[in-house]
Amino acid sequence: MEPRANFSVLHRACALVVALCTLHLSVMLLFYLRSTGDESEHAPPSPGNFTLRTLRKGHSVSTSTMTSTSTMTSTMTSTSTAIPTTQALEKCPDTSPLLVGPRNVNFSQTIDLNEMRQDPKVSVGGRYKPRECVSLQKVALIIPFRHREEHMKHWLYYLHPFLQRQQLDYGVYVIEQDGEDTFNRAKLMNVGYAEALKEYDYDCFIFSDVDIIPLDDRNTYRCFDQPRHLAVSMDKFGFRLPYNQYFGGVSAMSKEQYLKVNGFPNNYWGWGGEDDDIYNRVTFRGMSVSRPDGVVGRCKMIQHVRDNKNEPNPQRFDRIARTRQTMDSDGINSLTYRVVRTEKDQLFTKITVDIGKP
Ligand code: UD2
Ligand code: MN
Repeated sequence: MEPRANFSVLHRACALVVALCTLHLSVMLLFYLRSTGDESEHAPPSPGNFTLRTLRKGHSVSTSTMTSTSTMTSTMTSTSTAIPTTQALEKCPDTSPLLVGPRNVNFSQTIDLNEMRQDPKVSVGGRYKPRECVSLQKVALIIPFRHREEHMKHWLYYLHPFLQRQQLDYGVYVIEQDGEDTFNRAKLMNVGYAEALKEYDYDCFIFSDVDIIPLDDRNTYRCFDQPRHLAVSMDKFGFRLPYNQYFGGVSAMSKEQYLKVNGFPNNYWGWGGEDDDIYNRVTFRGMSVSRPDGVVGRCKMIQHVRDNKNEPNPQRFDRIARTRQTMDSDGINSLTYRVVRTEKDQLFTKITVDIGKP
């Protein structure tokens, strides 16, 4: 009796294992067939894509981990939604194959942005990510702004395609100073950094004047090992650096680099000096400035007169001389402001802020 009973238990256990395996295989086959079907469509963002996108927001993990995490999560939490179709996406290459090199720009042209607003690749708020690959960096573009609507149009018209050719996962943030008190470019940069991070897990920040247009898309608007100066060869300065420490116009800092220097100063009211202050911060923290070469770094500034309430700041020389003493207490760690309103255009997010006055 004993061996026979054992045999029967064994037999049943085996049958159960076989049944479970069959069930497992059928489920796998079902999911495989559904995901192949989705992939062949090359469809625009589907609910599956959205799942992946949402998950990416919260996970700053490597691409491969991210892909498998999202697949697992969607399989486990929802049996009715499609499997993410972008799971096979690879990282974008270091150099985008879409670059075209030097291009001219023409500021006398009348710009109509409505055609661009219909581009389904740009999502509301001026957000974009390539469909063909996973971007190497998530880049927030921060533009300090007040009463420069015409310049903004040119910037959007030229920069959206430029950034897309660079295969960046990016968002455009126009930070508008509310009211008519003295302008403060650097403080608006700090606000842009803080507000952009509330929306998405950006790892790189490009701080750009509204009136500067790069002429060569090989000048990648991304972050590097060292803080990067991007507007190195401007028409306004005869296509060369005006001085070696010049860090104005357009610059790029990773989140880490930015935090290391405590961001921008908040107390430069009016024109000038704030770019030299941030340059000082970078060197005092043992970093250096990286730059593209003078050909790739060519850019144009739209000609303009000095704005009202942005007169040269008479305190700028004293302040620049004291960066070392002030930088730890004046910066992103001491930033205060109040958001007055947020506008989501198709091509940008405009955040109007009350930043106080001198
Ligand atoms: C130079 C620098 C700039 C900054 C500034 C001194 C270049 C190309 N740029 O610019 O980076 O260091 O000197 O503060 O050298 N803005 C408005 N509305 C205003 C005033 C300023 O939107 O009423 C914004 C806008 O993005 C503009 C930026 O602030 O591009 C800089 O002001 P600017 O263009 O008047 O100064 P500019 O060209 O001398
Ligand atoms: Mn300017």
